[in-house]
Amino acid sequence: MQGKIAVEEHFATGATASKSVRFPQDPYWSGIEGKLVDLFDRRLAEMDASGIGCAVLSLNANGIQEIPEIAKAVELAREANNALAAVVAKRGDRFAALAALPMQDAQAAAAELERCVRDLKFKGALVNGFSQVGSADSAVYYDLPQYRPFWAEVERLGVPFYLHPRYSLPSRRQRYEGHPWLIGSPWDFAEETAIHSLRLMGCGLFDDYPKLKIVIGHLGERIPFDLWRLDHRLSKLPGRPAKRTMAEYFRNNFYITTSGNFCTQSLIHAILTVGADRVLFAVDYPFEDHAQAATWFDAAEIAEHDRIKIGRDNARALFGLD
Ligand code: GRE
Ligand code: ZN
Repeated sequence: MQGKIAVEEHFATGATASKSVRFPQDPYWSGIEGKLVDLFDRRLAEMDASGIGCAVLSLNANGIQEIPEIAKAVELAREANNALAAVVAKRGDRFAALAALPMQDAQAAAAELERCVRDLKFKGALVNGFSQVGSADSAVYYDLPQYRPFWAEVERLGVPFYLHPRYSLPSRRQRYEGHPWLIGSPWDFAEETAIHSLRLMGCGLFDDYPKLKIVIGHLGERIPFDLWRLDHRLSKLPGRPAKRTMAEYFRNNFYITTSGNFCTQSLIHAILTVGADRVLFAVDYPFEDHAQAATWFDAAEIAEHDRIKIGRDNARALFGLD
């Protein structure tokens, strides 16, 4: 399929480029930094070769979320967003932007989102999970009461909020003891992002702000597979603030992307769970290959009219792209 839009595509500034690299000596990781900072050469050539017309760009993880000093987080988010705006200004035909946000301060995050949407024409925000606030060993999640005014602003602006994975804190990884290979993208990323999504659903956020649009990647961070059981067990074990079932919030307030999860069975399950209007194509470049993602998606056994929606039209509608 030509003219695909890919919606979880990462870049880095000089300040953040090394942050996503876990094992610099390893061949997989050694190429990542260069690909994160390259925007116009290799990236555009690969997009051309894979039928990707537009990439919706976001700062690499953990990005702003791992900066405990509030003032520094605010400043770096602003710098990263300005750098991204300059990229989109050069190639608005190929790129759109999602804002990095200093969630360490809910008010500052709302103000930066408003600036990015109003002045820089960004299409939404991408946030890398919880924020470390004040000290490195802290994890602040956005279901907490101090974020309600932030969510009110997101709803008012009408833009999507992409909840992206991040590395969990070393002090909170007892369950991986002796098995460090599970940390990060192989398993822990989805676990972390799923829990955060469930916290947002369970706290009643979407009762108060029913128009919020949350995007999650990796074909739903494992939530679709367990959604029935989640509501099944919750129906027997009451005690959460939210008014509706988790499935209702998931179908009304969430969108799912294919980033880094090129499995047709899981794609079909995602479509069956939230509907073909709420699934979007994404690669997760440079952690994944454009060609592998596109070759899989173009041939996946789904209806052609769903391929057009998932590959292009849903992203156009959700992010307001031309
Ligand atoms: C990401 O999307 O941010 C990411 C990483 C590290 C490995 C895989 C991955 O930061 O998708
Ligand atoms: Zn990603």
